[in-house]
Amino acid sequence: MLLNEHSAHYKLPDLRYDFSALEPVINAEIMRLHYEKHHQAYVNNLNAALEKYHSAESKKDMATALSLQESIRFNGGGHINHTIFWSILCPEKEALGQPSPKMREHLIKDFGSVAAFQEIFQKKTTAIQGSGWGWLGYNKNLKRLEIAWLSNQDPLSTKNLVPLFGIDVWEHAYYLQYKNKRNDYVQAIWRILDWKSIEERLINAI
Ligand code: MN3
Repeated sequence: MLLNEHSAHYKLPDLRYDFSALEPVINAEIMRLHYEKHHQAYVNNLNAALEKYHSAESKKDMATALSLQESIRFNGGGHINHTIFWSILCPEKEALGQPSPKMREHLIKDFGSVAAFQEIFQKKTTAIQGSGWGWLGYNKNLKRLEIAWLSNQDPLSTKNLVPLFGIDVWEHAYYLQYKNKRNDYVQAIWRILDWKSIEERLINAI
């Protein structure tokens, strides 16, 4: 993402669907809070941290600039991750329900079968300790798909992978609806993955 110094403001991306459009998998209350409160907070905190960063930088105050890096990483990661998350979900009636043919080909090549991929992804994403994300990414050097599990809001680019899709397993993403049953949430979200946009991401990555 590029930052224009004169308008140093990131913004919430537009949603392609209504808050209720992902029901019954994710209810409208979660969607509204997640987007309007949580994602908005990452955006606000990112903009605030960047403003301080640029001000410190312009005064050659490296110590202050460095002290802001953690906040930039956390909130910038939160903004990147959620922007991807909204874009790889779609209403169930528009979803393919299973990987597109091209995605299927790649999943079989790199994991043996779609079921094998799904099983390991599901199991380890459910098992993330505390807050984090499970990701399917593309490794440009090895020319293959890889799964990765990251804590907090660390973006997948920190692992040198191109993100294809990610599942947010912070409690704010599911607790109001699924309570402690994170596994049910991770399983259900498969039904609203937008495999067409995931495949587009793969084509762009390759
Ligand atoms: Mn979240």
